[in-house]
Amino acid sequence: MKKLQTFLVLILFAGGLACSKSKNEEKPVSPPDPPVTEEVSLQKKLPFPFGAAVNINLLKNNSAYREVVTTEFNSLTAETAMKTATLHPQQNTFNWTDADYLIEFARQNNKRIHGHTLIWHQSLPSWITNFQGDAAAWEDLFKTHIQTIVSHFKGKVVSWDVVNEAFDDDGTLRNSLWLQKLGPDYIARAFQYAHEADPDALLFYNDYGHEYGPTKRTAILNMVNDLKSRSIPVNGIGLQMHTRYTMADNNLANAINTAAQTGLKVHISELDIAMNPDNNQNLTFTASLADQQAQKYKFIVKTYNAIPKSQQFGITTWNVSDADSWIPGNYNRPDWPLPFDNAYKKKPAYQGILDGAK
Ligand code: 9MR
Repeated sequence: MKKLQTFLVLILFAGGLACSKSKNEEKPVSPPDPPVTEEVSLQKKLPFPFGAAVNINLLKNNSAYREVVTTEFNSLTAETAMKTATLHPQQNTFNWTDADYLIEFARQNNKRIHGHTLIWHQSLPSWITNFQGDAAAWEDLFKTHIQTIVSHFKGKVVSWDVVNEAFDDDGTLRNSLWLQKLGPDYIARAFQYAHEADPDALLFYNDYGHEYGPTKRTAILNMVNDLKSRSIPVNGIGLQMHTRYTMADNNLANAINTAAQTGLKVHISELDIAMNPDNNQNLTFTASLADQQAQKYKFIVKTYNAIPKSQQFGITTWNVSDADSWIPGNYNRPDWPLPFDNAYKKKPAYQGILDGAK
């Protein structure tokens, strides 16, 4: 009992102390915590993977570039580092340096890597364009090329553009070296060889111009449906979508929706929106143009977001900022096709992309 009394007295005394402390000592009022601002990034805000093609030199040497790539995107494609001329410069030589750098960057930063590209009519080293051999030798070259690369990246590259740009705009097969040496069914065999080397990799047919109109895209979709019906392992269609701000929404929607009708995954794989398609050397990028570009990005994202979830492989822009885009150099004109400006600042197009997913 005595113990309890002592205990109660102590409690009262302590309470009195606490009380007098709060009355007598004017505690400085600390400023309220700043509101927790939610970090906005494309990879966080979009309901499907959002990627960029990357230039390995910029990734290594330009800190602003690396920062935007790290923060904004969760899927990466090598703009050139996984092309044939880079990876396979001589018949018995493979050069993995830059591609492996990207793989390691992706591993450290938790990015998905999409492989681009195994079979294309461009970016061929001279040992291939000059190769002399019979049909069996060409087949061996073709198979070895595909399988060495896919095996090297097995478990690291989740998906491949197995064949790129095999069609002309009139819907006929492009008269490429591959068609000439291997015959029209080389496309199917490329998919089979890639699948043998990595049965888990998702395999895409990639091309541009689905939004031009029905001619080319129908030929592509027929080819892909034919592969499916023959149980050739094709998992997806890549729509490059190097487009322009004047492209009709209807054409863009038809490109996306007809690809989705195949039931395969759809990757908008090389998105950029040119603002100077008429090659005007004196054009400036006005607020009005920036807004029209934002609307076009928004429309593409919104339309893509409406296809079935399971088919949304993602959207990839073709590089990061206007300073890095292939378009000004390729067409020798000023242009501003990407969602980040020359200083890696977000353009209205960035908000357009976010708005498209709302
Ligand atoms: O943007 C790429 C450019 O830097 C390269 O010099 C060029 C040749 O390798 O390829 C460009 O990327 C193309 C892509 O691989 C396939 N679709 C069209 C792209 C733009 O030309």
